[in-house]
Amino acid sequence: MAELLEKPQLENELTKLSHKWNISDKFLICNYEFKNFSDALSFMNKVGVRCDEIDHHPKWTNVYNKLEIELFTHDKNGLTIKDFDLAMFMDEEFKKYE
Ligand code: H2B
Repeated sequence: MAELLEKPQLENELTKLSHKWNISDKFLICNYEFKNFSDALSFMNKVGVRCDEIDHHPKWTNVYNKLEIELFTHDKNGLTIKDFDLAMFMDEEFKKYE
C-alpha cells in the first residue's frame, strides 16, 4: 500500500505537475477550466475509467465548464503517490482540451 508522503517529498512531487495543482491542508487540489460542459464531461468520463482501474477516486465538483478537484488518500488520511500519479494522468488528459 502507498505510504504517506513527507513534506520534502510532497514538494518534489508537486513540481512534476502543472501549476494548476496546489497542496492545501491534507489535500491536493486543482481547478480546470474547459471550453464547455461537453468537454468537462468527456474529461470526467475518461478520468473516471482510470480511477476505477487504479481504485483511486477524486472528490470533484463540476459546474458547467469548471471542474474543481480534491485528491486525498482516505485510508492514510493524507497524500500518497497515488494522488500524484492520478493528478499527472489528469494533467496529461487535460492537454487534449486546451
Ligand atoms: N480513493 C481515494 N481518493 N482514496 C482512497 O483511499 C480510496 C479511493 N480508497 N478509492 C479506495 C477507493 C478504497 O475505498 C477501496 C475499498 O479500495
